[in-house]
Amino acid sequence: MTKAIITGVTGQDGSHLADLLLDKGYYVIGISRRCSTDNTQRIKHILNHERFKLVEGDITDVSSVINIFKDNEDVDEVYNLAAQSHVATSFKQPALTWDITGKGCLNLLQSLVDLNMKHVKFYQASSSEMFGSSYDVDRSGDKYQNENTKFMPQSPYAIAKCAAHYAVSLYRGGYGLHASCGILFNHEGPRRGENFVTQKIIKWIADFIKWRNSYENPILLFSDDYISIGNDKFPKLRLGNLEAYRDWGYAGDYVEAMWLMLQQEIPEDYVICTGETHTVSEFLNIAFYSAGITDYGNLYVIDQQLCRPSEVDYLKGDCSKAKNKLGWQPKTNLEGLVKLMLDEKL
Ligand code: NDP
Ligand code: GDR
Repeated sequence: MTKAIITGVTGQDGSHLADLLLDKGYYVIGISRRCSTDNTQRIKHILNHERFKLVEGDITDVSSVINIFKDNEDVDEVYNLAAQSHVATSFKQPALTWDITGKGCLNLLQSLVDLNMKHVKFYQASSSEMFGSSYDVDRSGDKYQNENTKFMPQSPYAIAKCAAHYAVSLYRGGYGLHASCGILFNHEGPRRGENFVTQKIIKWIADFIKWRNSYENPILLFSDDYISIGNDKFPKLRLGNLEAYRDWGYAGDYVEAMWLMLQQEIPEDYVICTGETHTVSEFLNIAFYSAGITDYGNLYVIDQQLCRPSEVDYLKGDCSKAKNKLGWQPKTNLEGLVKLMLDEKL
């Protein structure tokens, strides 16, 4: 039976990947760090699965990594999905982000080498955020990023991801590890954390609709920060920069690409994306319209505090390599993604 270790199993992608590997007949070990509150919401449905085991560990603590590897020397694949993954938070906690998102990956790679577990296939969750302000231009003048686009990171998170990305490249070349990086563009879904912009918008719309529908004939009044029905107040949706472009896909599609990368004979890095890009403002529009709200100008406010010290303005991927070599392609478009997320919340 193929055995895999997933770091970050309690996160959005980790939970989807665990589902996928269990479906494929794997034995899956998920690493989860100690938390004062329950962090297993996304994996509740597999906690009692006979081929799933949750073990406590933290990738910043190298002895915890070594002990988990020693206990599982027969592991075939390691997927490193653990990270402090919120870009805005990385400006407030840069050192922590570095320790988890950057050095954590190094801890895993070096442990595999030190324990002579170089047969293990390794996946690293790299990010389109590493491109930062960089792009290439195609013949028709369209901007895009692919595996050959240079990195120009614009956040502590992106710098840490670049360090991890280069570490994978070093351990692949220097020690012969079967290690691959998936350079994934933004991907979302019903399991997305509530402080990422897509889920924040979807959740607000669902909560607002429930609130409004709790009145028989609601008459809405608006002030700067609130929407009111009689004396009842509902806070407006607060957002930062709406002008940035993102290439949004569905997380459920993207974990398949992670798995495919580790099934290749030769380890390589791959861009995973949809190839379509939209502004946050366009996402907002699609989300409100999909929920049946066409007049939403009074429902949200721009809060400068939510704007970042440095922004990534434009992301649009080109995943031709993944299409050609992995036979992978996205199955869900933006409207489908919004529908998936709204259906879950409404
Ligand atoms: P999440 O933020 O949902 O999940 C991150 C996971 O990492 C959580 O399980 C978290 O645990 C865990 N974690 C954090 N710190 C540690 C630590 N010190 N030791 C062990 N585990 C830790 O991220 P996603 O699922 O969205 O993303 C998965 C990976 O892919 C991340 O590395 C992210 O940076 C990267 N990525 C994500 C993209 C996206 O659009 N989603 C795009 C490109 C890359 P806990 O539950 O306890 O917080
Ligand atoms: P991102 O995702 O930074 O691209 O990183 P996020 O959803 O946080 O931001 C996307 C864009 O929306 C703008 N924005 C807001 N963002 C948040 N979170 N909250 C707001 O209120 C808000 N208002 C506007 C942001 O400025 C940005 O332009 C995600 C993460 O999953 C990373 O881990 C991953 O590596 C990258 O995607 C690819």
